[in-house]
Amino acid sequence: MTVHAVCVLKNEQNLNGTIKFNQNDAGGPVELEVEISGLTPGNHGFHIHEFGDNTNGCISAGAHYNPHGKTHGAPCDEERHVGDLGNVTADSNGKVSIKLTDTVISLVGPYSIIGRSLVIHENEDDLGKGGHETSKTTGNAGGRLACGVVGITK
Ligand SMILES: [Cu+2]
Ligand SMILES: [Zn+2]
Repeated sequence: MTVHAVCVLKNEQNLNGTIKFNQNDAGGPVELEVEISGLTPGNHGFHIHEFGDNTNGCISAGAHYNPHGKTHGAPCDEERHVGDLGNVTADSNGKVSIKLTDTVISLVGPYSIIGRSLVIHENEDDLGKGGHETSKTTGNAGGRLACGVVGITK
């Protein structure tokens, strides 16, 4: 059986997005289908944050989901937050349309991301390597453009 989840992104500018997640219910890699419009061209940090809480907008989503107490990194790094999905790159029209696979996030088990938030940022995630004060916690990705809760779907 495949487990399906979805996250809808929307903000008061004209950002709109849908991120679909698929994973076998026994675990294994998660496939993401990412469709976003209304971005500025270039790289934007893309993470799972700890809370599915929108009480005070995207701020209430908390920090990067990091149940194992690691340092911020790139998706391919051993040392990364579970929530570190790196960047998505918007084209010259401000659109992202890509498929990604991640082997660390999960829709099942004790560290499931279901009920947590996906956040897209104003700036590029430096993947922990930028030498900035916040590189090792947030990738210095700047403000939160939009966020949405990862929810179960069919
Ligand atoms: Cu983030
Ligand atoms: Zn992180």
